[in-house]
Amino acid sequence: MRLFIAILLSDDMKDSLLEAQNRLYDRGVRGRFTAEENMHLTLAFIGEVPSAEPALDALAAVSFSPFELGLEGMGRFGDLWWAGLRDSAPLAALVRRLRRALTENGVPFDKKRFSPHITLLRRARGEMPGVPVMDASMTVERVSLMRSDRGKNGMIYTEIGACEARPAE
Ligand code: 2AM
Repeated sequence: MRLFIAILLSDDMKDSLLEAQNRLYDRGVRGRFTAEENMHLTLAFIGEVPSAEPALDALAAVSFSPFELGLEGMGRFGDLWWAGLRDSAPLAALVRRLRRALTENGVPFDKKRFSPHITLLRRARGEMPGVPVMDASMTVERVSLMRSDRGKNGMIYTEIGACEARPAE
């Protein structure tokens, strides 16, 4: 099975991202826009593994307090266009802890430097217009282990485990 660890987004956050996608579309941008139900922030990409157990164990070993996540700007990796996130020390710390726990549990993952982004569309065609305003934030209280399956009409992401934030002190 193909796994990754992600933060699922609040409805507010997804509304704001949908609006940005609509604005891009209105300005003539075409491509494969991420469906609302698939919008997420990946923290670690695990890829194909025979069992979810070690990843679930790793997730259970991570603790964090709730923290704020806010949208900021847009960018691209080639023809993949994304929404960016405000710099966040708690987010960076959470990713470091997660990666350590994955390593300690023998779970392989993509070791590329973490560059937080929410994919808005792939195979983008057209010029990137001036950054559409995206203003939304949410409190992160849960981190999810996701399974990714290829569906008839694109990828299907299913949460198969989660780790809840412990209450702030
Ligand atoms: P992306 O949106 O930038 O492609 C599920 O595939 C999630 O894992 C996506 O959010 C994807 O990011 C992310 N991901 C990170 N590294 C990946 C990799 N090496 N291969 C595929 N997906 C990866």
